[in-house]
Amino acid sequence: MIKEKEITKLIINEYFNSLLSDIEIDVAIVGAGPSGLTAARILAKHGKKVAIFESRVAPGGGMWGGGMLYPVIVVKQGKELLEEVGVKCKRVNDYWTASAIETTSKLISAAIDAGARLYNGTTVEDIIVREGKVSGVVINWTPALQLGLLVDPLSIEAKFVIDATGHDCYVAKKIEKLGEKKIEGEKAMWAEMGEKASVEHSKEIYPGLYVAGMAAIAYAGSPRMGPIFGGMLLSGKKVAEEILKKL
Ligand code: 48H
Repeated sequence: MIKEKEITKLIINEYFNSLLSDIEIDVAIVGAGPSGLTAARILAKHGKKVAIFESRVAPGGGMWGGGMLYPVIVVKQGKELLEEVGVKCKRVNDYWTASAIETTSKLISAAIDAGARLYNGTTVEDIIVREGKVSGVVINWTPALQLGLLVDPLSIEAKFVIDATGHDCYVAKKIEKLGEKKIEGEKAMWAEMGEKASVEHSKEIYPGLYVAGMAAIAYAGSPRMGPIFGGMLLSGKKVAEEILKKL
């Protein structure tokens, strides 16, 4: 016999226990796009307690649509990070192509398999800054924010926070408000420069806060690169490795 109340109890218990155990974590990753998912997988694989907070219901960020909804991605660097999660890459001249749908779904499932916890429908609306260090994130239900409901958030303590929010660099903008730096935003497309810059500028921008992926591009004021994704993957790897040295 299937009982409605049992289904409800199972869902509430599972979610409640997961969130309760993630109130204090090693790394909070904001945004489940390719850079955040890659960072999460690597950190979790090394036994770190990692949670990803994603404002949308479906994780994956801007990768599902490939280029202009042709669901194919291109990489020139970082192909090994696709193969590590089992993506089939096809060599075409100096580039590699892969299905955007296969890539996105495998990055998500590999991060989860490695032990990262993913909270979808959950927006990071603020950060905790204590004694000059980012010490966690402030979360709220995305629908509550979208509806403009007056609902106070909850907070998660984290030793490190990664801003992997993409073009908006939402978390880095909180640092801008502390008067740290003027954020110029991403510049016009120049794929080669953008690919290089996405890795170069993925780093700690304030004690405890790292930027990765397009957030690093926007924070640094570098050119965008269009639908070539190797820099995003390598950027996630770079910040994960830098954080691993400190944990
Ligand atoms: C929780 C949030 C919040 C928030 C946003 O955009 P993404 O795919 O991010 P990246 O940087 O890993 O990858 C960028 C890539 O997809 C891309 O757009 C490229 C390469 N563009 C090049 C070009 O020239 O256009 O994912 C970011 C994720 C999204 O899923 C957002 O919903 C989520 O972050 N997010 N989640 N709290 N405050 N803000």
